Amino acid sequence: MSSILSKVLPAAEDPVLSVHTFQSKDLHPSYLLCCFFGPILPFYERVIFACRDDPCPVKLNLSVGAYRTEEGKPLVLEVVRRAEQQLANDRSCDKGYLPIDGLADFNKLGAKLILGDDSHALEENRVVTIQCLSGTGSLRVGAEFLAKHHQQSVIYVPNPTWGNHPSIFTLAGLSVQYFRYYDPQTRGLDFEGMLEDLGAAPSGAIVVLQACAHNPTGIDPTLEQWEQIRQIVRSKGLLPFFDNAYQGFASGSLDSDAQSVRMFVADGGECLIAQSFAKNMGLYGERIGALTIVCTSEDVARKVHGQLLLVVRPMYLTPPIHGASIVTTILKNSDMYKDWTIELKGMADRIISMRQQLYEAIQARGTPGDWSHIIKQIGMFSFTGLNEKQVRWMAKEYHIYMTYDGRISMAGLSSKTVPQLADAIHAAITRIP
Ligand code: KET
Repeated sequence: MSSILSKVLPAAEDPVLSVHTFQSKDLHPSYLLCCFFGPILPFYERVIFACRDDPCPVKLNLSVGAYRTEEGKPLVLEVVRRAEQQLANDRSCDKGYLPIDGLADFNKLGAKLILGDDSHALEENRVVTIQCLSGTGSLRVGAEFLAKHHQQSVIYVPNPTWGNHPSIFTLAGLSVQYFRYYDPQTRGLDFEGMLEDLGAAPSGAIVVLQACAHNPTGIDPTLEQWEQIRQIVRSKGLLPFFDNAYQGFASGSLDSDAQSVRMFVADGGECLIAQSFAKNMGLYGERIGALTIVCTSEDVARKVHGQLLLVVRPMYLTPPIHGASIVTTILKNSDMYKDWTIELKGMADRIISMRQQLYEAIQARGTPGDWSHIIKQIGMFSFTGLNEKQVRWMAKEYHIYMTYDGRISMAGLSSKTVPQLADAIHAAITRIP
């Protein structure tokens, strides 16, 4: 039988969610855009090996940004189980459609969580929040809105950044540019480069800033640096778009991790925030998040809200109810909220302790080089500085998998697997140039 669809080209599988073999690419960011519509969709910094197909019983997958327990298992938070129980017992909860902008209480409480209880912007009714499909969906809805309603289509992302950012923004019709962020020499922030690039951006350009726990580098600006970033963004008339996927994961405190965003909101200017509950509530598969747009007046906020509904309706009509109900139950109830913060801190602390253990294990082996970046970096990931050759070799010889750029998920490590990783790093550094 003839096939209408036979001309469809084979796509590379997503390098994170379903792992196959990938082409290795150099770190040139524009590569992704150049071959965007080709048969292979590379994530230039996210390429990983065929972990899934490796039969080795002690293989170690450190490529995905998802929390694992000391036993290497996914974690459902106790407070989430309690909230679900409560919802299941409540006969008044139904499964009807939510409004286009989602669950009203979820939106209110989600906005408060990131902006703070005492936010002037909230008091002045100039904040629009709509429930979206986790962080990714929030970024996409924000990008679609901007492509349609913002006069400037240029959007700046850090180099490097989360591999999905360029695709999300490009497909929404925005034009992606990069600003300097990581300095491989110092394995730290290229702050001068960042300010220079933002200073040279055209007026009105959108700037994507990761609120905390930068993916993939694990390097965040200090509060003083954030203040300088804020000043340049405002003085150049740039529009900040925060990706807030890891609130609570960097420091263990929801408020501390929100400081960068709150600094921008406090000056009365506009910004967008894509918020995710995938990581901090462990609700990865529930796809629960929100897009918040802070406006300069209630009148502008009303118009923005109306236009956002028009973006969402033809995309997925309305968002799903279950995750929003879980989050709302927890945020509404002070006991549950407190228990959540304790569990969240537990996850953040375990990651911090993995950093310390890995650092000490590498030191103990006398591995050449300075490895202090392992403990200086923050959040779920560590940008090890291992090169692609070393990463490939470690997968082959030690069955340890990470992205080609040398990023490892610290949340995937345990006290048991730290020595395995430290041995592999030591061997790779001493044998593979
Ligand atoms: N922003 C950043 C910076 C990010 O790392 C992720 C996920 C998201 C947004 C989206 O998460 P969501 O589940 O849509 O709320 N990052 C991990 C997942 C992935 O890429 O598959 C990761 O980097 O491994």
